[in-house]
Amino acid sequence: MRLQIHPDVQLALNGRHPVVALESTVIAHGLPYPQNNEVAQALEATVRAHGAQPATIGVVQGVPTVGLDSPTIEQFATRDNILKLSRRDIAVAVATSRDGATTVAATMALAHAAGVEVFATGGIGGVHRGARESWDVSGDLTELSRTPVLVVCAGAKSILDLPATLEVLETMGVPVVGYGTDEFPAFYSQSSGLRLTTRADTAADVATIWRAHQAFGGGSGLLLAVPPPAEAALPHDEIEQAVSRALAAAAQAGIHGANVTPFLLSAMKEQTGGRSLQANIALLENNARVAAEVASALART
Ligand code: PSU
Ligand code: MN
Repeated sequence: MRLQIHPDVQLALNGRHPVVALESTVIAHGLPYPQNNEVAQALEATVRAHGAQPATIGVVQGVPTVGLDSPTIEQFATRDNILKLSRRDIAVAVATSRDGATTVAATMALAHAAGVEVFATGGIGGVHRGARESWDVSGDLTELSRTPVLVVCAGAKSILDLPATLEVLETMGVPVVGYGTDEFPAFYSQSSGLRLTTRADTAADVATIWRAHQAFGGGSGLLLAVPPPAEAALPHDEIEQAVSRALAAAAQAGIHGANVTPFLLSAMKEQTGGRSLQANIALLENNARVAAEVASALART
């Protein structure tokens, strides 16, 4: 079995230089074309500008790949036959030589296999609203419980049940650290009203917590929750209305399984016009910068 690591990524890992993993489901299934391609390339540039080596992760013709090149990223952004891969789906993509974009769960798995410990994304998957009936809980949470990768995100979108998502993270032994905040951010909004128990104000503080977690955390990941930039954040009321309509549309269309999250994301975009997209792009950039700073701080330890 082969894990393809881009030479630049391997060089950085060998030299203990900072590396930041990036996911590909947000490119193939989370953002519309052409913004998805522009954003994916821009995130790599942001990571580089802040002193770290980017590694966008996916499965290319059955080969798990850490460090997709620009033409491959563009293909993932444009083609409509790219699979969405959570951890359980990697094996089938490998066995059938398919192209697949990796979710937070699968990106963590491959990042860890390559030796990359910091990963920037937009929002993680979590417990869906109505999970009491549907049992729809993202594999991202399970992966966070078992794979030691530091995931930088803006919390989770309020299409999810955020209090339940935090409860599951607590049960699974995953620390949630607010970056310059005492609250769990709600992706589009800076605040969710949900308080966190841990806060860090600098990348160096995050690095210290992460090293201690690696020693005593039992092998789980850690979530660094970064509020979206103030100028791009959207008002809570507007988001809640959009979420209600998106959930109603999903119920009416009878959407299940892996299609639920992409469907809700695209419904949210329609409901808010371009504004949710602008917020999404701004927070992805911001998280890539923070992740590069944390990876740089770790490289100094
Ligand atoms: N949340 C977002 N944008 C995204 C996703 C989540 O705001 O693009 C993607 C991520 O790749 C995440 C996945 O890991 O959706 C979760 O899918 P599911 O709920 O099917 O586990
Ligand atoms: Mn699901």
